[in-house]
Amino acid sequence: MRKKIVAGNWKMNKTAEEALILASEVANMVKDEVSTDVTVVIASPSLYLSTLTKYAEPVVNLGISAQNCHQKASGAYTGEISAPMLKSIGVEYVILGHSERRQYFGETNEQLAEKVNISLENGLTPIFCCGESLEQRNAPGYLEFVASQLTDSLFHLSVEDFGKVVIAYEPIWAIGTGVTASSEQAQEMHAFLRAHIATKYGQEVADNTSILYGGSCNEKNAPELFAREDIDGGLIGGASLKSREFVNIAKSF
Ligand code: 3PY
Repeated sequence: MRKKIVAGNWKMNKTAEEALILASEVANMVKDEVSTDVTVVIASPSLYLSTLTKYAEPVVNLGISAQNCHQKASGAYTGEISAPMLKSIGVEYVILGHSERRQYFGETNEQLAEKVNISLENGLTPIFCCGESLEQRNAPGYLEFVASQLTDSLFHLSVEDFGKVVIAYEPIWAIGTGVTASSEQAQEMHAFLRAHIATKYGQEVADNTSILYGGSCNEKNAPELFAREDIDGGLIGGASLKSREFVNIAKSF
């Protein structure tokens, strides 16, 4: 049985005080209201991760994620944060390859393959993002384009390592736009990606891979999206900045 996961990507939002309030509200609500079948993850700005791991520790189904890490373990990379550093403060997950990182920071599939490797070597669970632009969606081959992001950044992994990765499908045209993929569109892509994984790693591994949907997912559309066979949860943007709405999304299965 694959894991159901709802991860909140706070992006570059919240002051320290606001972050602590939001995280403590989420931690309390997850403990009281969310089934332990569902794993909830908070991906905060890296400044707050060390404090937030303490909030998450007592809640069995709450984990903390970084939004990125560098592909090297250490060295002269001013301003960067490494996977061993994240591990050393109790972080469990790391979002890799979000379309904003690909677009604004020029992250490539090859660089992401290295980030995936260093994350796994340090015991972090990568939440690997993939997705197509509107232009790509409107041209033939959009399913294959997204599948190729998996091939290029993940398919060098051993079966054992691949089994530790969480995938997040985030159509770029649905990120921060208020436009959500319909549940049919999301299901089509998730099923395609699962079949693509099966061609490389076999059906059992594919069936055990959690594939999350991201892109303007909120408490209204989450129930329909999460009801789809191949959608195992969500990577939530704006709606993760409000504790009540975020936890309602985690209760949408
Ligand atoms: C969004 O929903 O906008 C996201 O980018 C989630 O990562």
